[in-house]
Amino acid sequence: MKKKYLLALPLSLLLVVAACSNKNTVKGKTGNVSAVETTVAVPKFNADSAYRYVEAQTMFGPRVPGTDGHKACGDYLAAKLKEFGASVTEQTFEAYRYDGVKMNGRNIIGSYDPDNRKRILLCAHWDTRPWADRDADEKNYHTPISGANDGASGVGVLLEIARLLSIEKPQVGIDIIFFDAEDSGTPDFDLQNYDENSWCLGSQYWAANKHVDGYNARYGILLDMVGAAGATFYKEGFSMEYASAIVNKVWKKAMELGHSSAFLAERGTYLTDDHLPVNRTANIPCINIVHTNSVNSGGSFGEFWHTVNDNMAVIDKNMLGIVGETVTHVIFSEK
Ligand code: AHN
Ligand code: ZN
Repeated sequence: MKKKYLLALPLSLLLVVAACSNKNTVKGKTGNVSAVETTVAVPKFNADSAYRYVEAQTMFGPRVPGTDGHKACGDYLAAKLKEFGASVTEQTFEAYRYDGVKMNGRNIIGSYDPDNRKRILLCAHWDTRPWADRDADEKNYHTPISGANDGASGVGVLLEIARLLSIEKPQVGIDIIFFDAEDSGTPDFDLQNYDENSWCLGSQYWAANKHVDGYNARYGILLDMVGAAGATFYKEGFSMEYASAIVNKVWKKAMELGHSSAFLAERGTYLTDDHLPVNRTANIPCINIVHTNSVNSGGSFGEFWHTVNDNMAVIDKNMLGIVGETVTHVIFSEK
């Protein structure tokens, strides 16, 4: 009998020690220890790294569909997602520009934990505008833009998040989608031929032809023009119409992280952007984190928007860090 007690005591001690050292056990809502839920450390978003990914894209030159720079940058993006451990799917599609020019588009999708049914979608457009049609100098209207902010900034932030996902796994699966052919919408110099559907061709295609049959996600976050110094993000109209709970969740997280000077608690204008097909056609609530001016001052974009000045000089790595850290914390908070 004595022998049994001697054995039982260390065993029970061992169990107590094991239970105490299990940092992953958290209390459920009722205060009882519920099913074991794991808490995951939030990895540190590296703004220098994001900045390099933005710069790397601009080094290919303008990423206008059909050009060599576009092809080379697409190959680079797919290779980076693979390097960072994503399962990469590419969608090629044909679409017609407002003026009837045929475009060959390419959506690039990196999936993490593809069998997880709890999913979050992160997206940005990777193509750049063929025209600087908002430039102060008319001679530049037909010059393709560098698109450091309009295109590369959102993709750069998402590539850095992809790098983090290769190191740390959140409790949800993540799909990163780089949409093509967002920015060939009717130029200002040809407004008599304006076609609202000429924007967002890649997201229109994806929403109607998702890369996985029956694909769904809890919600999506679109990043558009997130790299300029002093950027301001308002609660965009369609985001509030279709996904106000997600807007408020993201803005709350930004506030907690001390980023309330960029993420403003104020409504913004309604914007035609890649989140619209995701909301309307794919029926996935999707918000747009997009740099605009306030509604009162017209609600337009930064002064470099669709000009030859949208280059690396407007990119502030601190702003990439503000957005990247916020989105990283949001996805690593999901259970
Ligand atoms: C319109 O100007 C209609 N939509 C803006 C979408 C966009 C263009 N985002 C970046 N470039
Ligand atoms: Zn644009």
